[in-house]
Amino acid sequence: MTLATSVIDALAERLDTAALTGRAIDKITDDVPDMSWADAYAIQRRLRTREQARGARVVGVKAGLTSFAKMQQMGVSEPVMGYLTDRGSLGADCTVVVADLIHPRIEAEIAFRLRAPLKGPGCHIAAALAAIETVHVAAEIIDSRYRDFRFDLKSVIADNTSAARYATGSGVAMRPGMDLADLGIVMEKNGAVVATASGAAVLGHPAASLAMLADLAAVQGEEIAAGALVLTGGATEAVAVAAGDVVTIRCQQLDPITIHFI
Ligand code: OOG
Ligand code: MG
Repeated sequence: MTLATSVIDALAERLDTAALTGRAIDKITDDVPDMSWADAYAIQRRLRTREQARGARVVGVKAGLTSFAKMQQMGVSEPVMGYLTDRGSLGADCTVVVADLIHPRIEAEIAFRLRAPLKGPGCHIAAALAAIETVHVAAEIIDSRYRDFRFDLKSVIADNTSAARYATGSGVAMRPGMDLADLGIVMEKNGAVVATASGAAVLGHPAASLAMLADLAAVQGEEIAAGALVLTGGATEAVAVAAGDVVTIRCQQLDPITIHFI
C-alpha cells in the first residue's frame, strides 16, 4: 500500500510532536497496518525535512538492529537505517538531561567517519572499508517515541530508528590490517560491567553494516556522503538509564567515552 502524502505528513508530525514534547504515542502501524516499507521510509524522510526546517543539519546515517543482541531484545530480525543530525551530537565526556527524553536507553557502537562517498546497490565490504577515514567508539542514546519501547520494524523506521543522541570518541585513522571484527567492547554503568561485545557482533563485521547502509540508502535514491558520520548499530543490547547514572564505553585501541545522565 502507498499512503497519501497527507497521511505521511500527518504521521511524521505525530512522531515529531512526540519527540518534541517527550510524550509517547502508540505505534503508528496500529492506525495504518497496511503501510509499506516505502511508506515507512517516506515518513522518516518527512521527519528529516521537518528537522531541517528547524535548522538541524544532517551529518550522517545510522544502522539499527544489526546485532543478535539488539534483534533479540527488540524481537525483530532485519537491520534498518536512520539519519543523524548535528542536534543529537555529543562529545566523548558529556551530559544528557534525562527529562528531555521519554525512556532513554544506551547502547555501545562502532562509528566511522567517511573519507569518500559510498553508493549502493551491491556495495561490497571492501568498498566500505576503503571509504572509512576514522574509527570511533560511540554511544547511542536511543529513545523510542512509542509507548513502552514497543514497535514493529515499519513503525521504528518511521520513527527514525529511535535516534535521539549519540556520543563519539576521538577517532583513530583506519589502517590496513586493523581488525574491526576483533575489537572488544565493554559497557559499564555506575562502575559495573553491564554489557560486552566485539566488533563481530555487528553483522559479522562493522564494515558490513556500512555496506548494508549504502545499499539501503540506494533504495531511497540516496548515497552516503563523504565526511558522513556512520553509526553501525548497537553491538550490545541497549540498557535503560536514569538520572544519576554514569556510563562508560571502552573499546580496544579506541578512546573511551563517558556519559553522565542528569
Ligand atoms: C531501534 C534502534 C536500533 C541499534 O543500534 O540497533 C539501534 C531500537 O532498538 O529502538 O539504534
Ligand atoms: Mg543504535
